[in-house]
Amino acid sequence: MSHLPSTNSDGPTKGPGSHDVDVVVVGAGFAGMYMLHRLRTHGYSVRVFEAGTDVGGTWYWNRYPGARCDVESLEYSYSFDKDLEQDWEWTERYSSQPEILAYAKHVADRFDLRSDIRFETRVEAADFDESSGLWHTRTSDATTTSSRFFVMATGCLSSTTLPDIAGIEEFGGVTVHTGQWPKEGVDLKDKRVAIIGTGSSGVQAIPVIAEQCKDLVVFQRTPQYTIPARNEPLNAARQADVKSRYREFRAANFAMPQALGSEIPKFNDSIHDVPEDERLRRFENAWERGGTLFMSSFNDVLVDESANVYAQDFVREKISEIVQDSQVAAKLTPEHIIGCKRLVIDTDYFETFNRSNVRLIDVSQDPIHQITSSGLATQEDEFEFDVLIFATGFDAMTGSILRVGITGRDGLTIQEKWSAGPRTYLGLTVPGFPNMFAISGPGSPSVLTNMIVSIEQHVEWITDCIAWLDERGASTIEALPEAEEDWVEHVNAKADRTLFPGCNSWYLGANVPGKTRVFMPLLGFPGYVRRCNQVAENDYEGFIVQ
Ligand code: N01
Repeated sequence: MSHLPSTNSDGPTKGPGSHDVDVVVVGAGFAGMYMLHRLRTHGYSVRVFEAGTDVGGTWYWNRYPGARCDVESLEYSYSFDKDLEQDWEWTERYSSQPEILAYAKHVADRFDLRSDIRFETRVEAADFDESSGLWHTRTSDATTTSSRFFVMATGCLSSTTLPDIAGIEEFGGVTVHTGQWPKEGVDLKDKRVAIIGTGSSGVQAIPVIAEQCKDLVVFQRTPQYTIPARNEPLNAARQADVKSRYREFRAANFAMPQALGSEIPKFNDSIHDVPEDERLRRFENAWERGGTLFMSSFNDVLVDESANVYAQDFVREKISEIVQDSQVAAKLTPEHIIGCKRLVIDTDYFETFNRSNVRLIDVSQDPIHQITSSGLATQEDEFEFDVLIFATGFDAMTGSILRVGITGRDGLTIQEKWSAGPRTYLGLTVPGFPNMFAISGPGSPSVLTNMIVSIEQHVEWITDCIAWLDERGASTIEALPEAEEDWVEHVNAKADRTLFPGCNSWYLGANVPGKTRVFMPLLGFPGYVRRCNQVAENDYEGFIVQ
């Protein structure tokens, strides 16, 4: 076993036994970056491992044309440093990937984060050693790092998935996944391009690619409900106004169910209790305003199927108005529950299908049979192209955790532990895996919230927990099986009261063949925060502390 010297200047590591650093963190996206900064300010030594060459996580990897956040810029930013939030100027209502990546790099420079991040280094395995109470993390540079705590900050949508289509290796042109877009870009000018997948990534990429390329063929399996983003340059007066009251603004968003959108009108009445003209007016206002909170026009659109149908009909009507060719419009029209797959926001998505260089192929009717050296064959047709783009998504929430060989007590692996689906306590910890934390893990609100708010809440909770252990001279904290059991029931019960379990979404793992179908995120941010705080105030109830 080789040990790397600690690169941290904060002095000796804390706690029992000899170890390289107090905390190993996996991933240098927004979660890993803040985890590092927060732990350092509490005097802990930290080493972060990151597979990429720089910080940014999701925003480092997802460089596809049109990549943009679906949370407004003034909200999708760190709140932990008042000077940072005052100094940084956002330029658009929804930030583009390059701008968010520039922000992440600025944060890394500003807080000198890179000195404790080992880039181009993938974590291959992490084992808990019961005799020393330490984690041993093995990395792709053939070294092992020992630490008291092990934090997975690997993101919820990091492990890309490719469809199981025959001949996928055969294609002779350029093949690329939206979630691993090359840094140097892909030359699409005058190229014949095919894209498979119409989730958020496909819907964002398609209009931009259609403008750049010669011809675009879109292979769609499930049509998508998407709401206009109405992105625009950020109004300077609006930015100055929010900055003048940023604490209040953040606090108001923190109290929202999705930790965002406190200034957007919300209604707490049933769709069944309002007359038709008012119903249409509210949907029309939400459509014109743009953004993900379209579903907040009534209180029951995501809990009552008959209420949901009104929202479906409204969007279906919009599609038929926008798309000129009625046959194309019909193919683009979804039939499933709106919102149970993640609602997408777009810029000119449906309009793009009016372009003469864009074709839509419905592979639910004519499935892809094989990828060939020059294109692909569906059962009824053949297509030739130069570039093949997979916008086919991710093994969400668990994929990036399960691909690391994590072993806890008694040789139990995380793959064994989660063989029937992910099980956690608070979405942060797993019985059998002492001193291990997952930032925005399954069973926490994570992807159903503004991720940066959820990340900050988790990072602060984990840091407080570690500091509390040290104050009382304890060395390990581990969730109890009964706490996990109750938590899993709680997460399921919340989801079962809604329409979320009703369609094949990645929230349920339904996009990955063989993955156990479990609704992974927890609904409701404020209640979750109260519960986390209560656990801490009650001396970490639900945990065994030694
Ligand atoms: O992935 P997805 P994504 N043949 O899983 C299709 C976040 N995000 O990368 O629906 C044909 O949503 C699949 O079809 P179907 C956001 O949380 C955010 O787009 O399974 N098609 C679907 O159309 C988002 O929800 C932002 O029938 C196949 C698509 O591929 C999440 O990431 C931007 C197929 C996958 O869609 C994931 O989005 C981008 C096959 N064999 C992403 N296999 C913003 O902030 C799969 N598909 C705005």
